[in-house]
Amino acid sequence: MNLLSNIHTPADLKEFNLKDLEVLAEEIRSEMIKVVSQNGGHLASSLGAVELVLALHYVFEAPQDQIVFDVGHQAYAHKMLTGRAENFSTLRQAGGISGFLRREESPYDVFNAGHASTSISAALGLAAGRDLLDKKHSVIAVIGDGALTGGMSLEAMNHAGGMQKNLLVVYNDNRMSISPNVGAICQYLSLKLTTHEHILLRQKVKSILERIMPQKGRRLIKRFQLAEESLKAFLVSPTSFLAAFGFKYIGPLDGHDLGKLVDAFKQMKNFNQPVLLHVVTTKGKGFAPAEENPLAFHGVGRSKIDLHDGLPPQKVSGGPPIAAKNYTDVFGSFLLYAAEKDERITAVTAAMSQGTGLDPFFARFPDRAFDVGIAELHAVTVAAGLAAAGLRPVVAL
Ligand SMILES: Cc1ncc(C[n+]2csc(CCOP(=O)(O)OP(=O)(O)O)c2C)c(N)n1
Repeated sequence: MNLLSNIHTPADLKEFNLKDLEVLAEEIRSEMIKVVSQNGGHLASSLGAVELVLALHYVFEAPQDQIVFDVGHQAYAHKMLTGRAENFSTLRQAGGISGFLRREESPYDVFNAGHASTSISAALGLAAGRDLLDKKHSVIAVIGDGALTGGMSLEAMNHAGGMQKNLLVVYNDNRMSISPNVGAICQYLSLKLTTHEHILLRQKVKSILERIMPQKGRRLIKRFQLAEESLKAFLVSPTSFLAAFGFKYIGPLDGHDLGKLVDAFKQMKNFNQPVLLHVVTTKGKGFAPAEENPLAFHGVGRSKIDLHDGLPPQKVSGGPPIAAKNYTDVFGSFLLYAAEKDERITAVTAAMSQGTGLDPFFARFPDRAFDVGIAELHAVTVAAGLAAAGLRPVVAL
């Protein structure tokens, strides 16, 4: 931990070059894996956001500039870069570092969360407060594609776009909520050309062309990029979708490319309007078992990861009630059993099919199972509609 142990505030990063930042990213990841394997915690989301958080702290001047993290489960790198690296081993221990952001813990933790979809509202309030108090700093909300399925995020964007406040929303798109994400907006923003695989493929083609024919290759790349941009504008235009909300859209960027992130954030400092920067990341990045199975590594129980094979916690799935192991499994198994007998039984969850024990139901009765996204209010009301239609909905939140 050579570099990390010298970082006490984000100001200590300012002299680093990109190579240093890359080395630091690796140190942060190893520390995260080591501590979470002992204490448990939210591993996959935090691993995926390392470069994003590093670039934010490299470019912006926290705590004057305010970074609001949605949910707060992706912010372990933020904790390490803001004076808590030394005590990071106390994560989630009594008297130790909280697993989420806590204003009581640090001036760098701008807003407490835990429930999803609050960041844009909170950031808008901070931005409006800043303007009323005649201050000049940046306000940034970091929100996942899962949290953007929550209605409040859209209410906040609607309001922010109307107010035209200087506000940066970083949309961290890994296509996962806890389970794979759902809904039209994330599909729209993640259309083929914006996917991570596509970005990786593009990088590969670029480096091969540059290697085999340096001059001509560069010209070809430029032409390819132009063609791709027009195709993208033709096929999908997040620009116009977000313009309807009064936001300028920038992206998609590879959220693990520190150079690109740093350049983009430097540009953002000069905007004076609501901007959404779309970054594509891989949940679990840098730890192969978590990249392969981000669901199992979203929240990890204490002492459940073997650092060598990364074996995830065992999840019980389905089976008759007798095989159930805890209340969640009793519920999940019983609902499955009841649904076999009564075709009217349907299940509704708000992005928590695994945590509420509904995964076996989703597997067995996909047509009768509804994951509505992180939208509890809507879950209850859509269930009321199902009931009014004559079905027997069970809502699990
Ligand atoms: C209102 C609410 N419902 C459900 C949850 C449970 N929950 C915690 S994180 C999460 C998924 C968040 O996904 P995303 O915002 O994409 O972040 P990622 O973990 O992918 O980085 C869910 C559903 C919550 N925190 N708040």
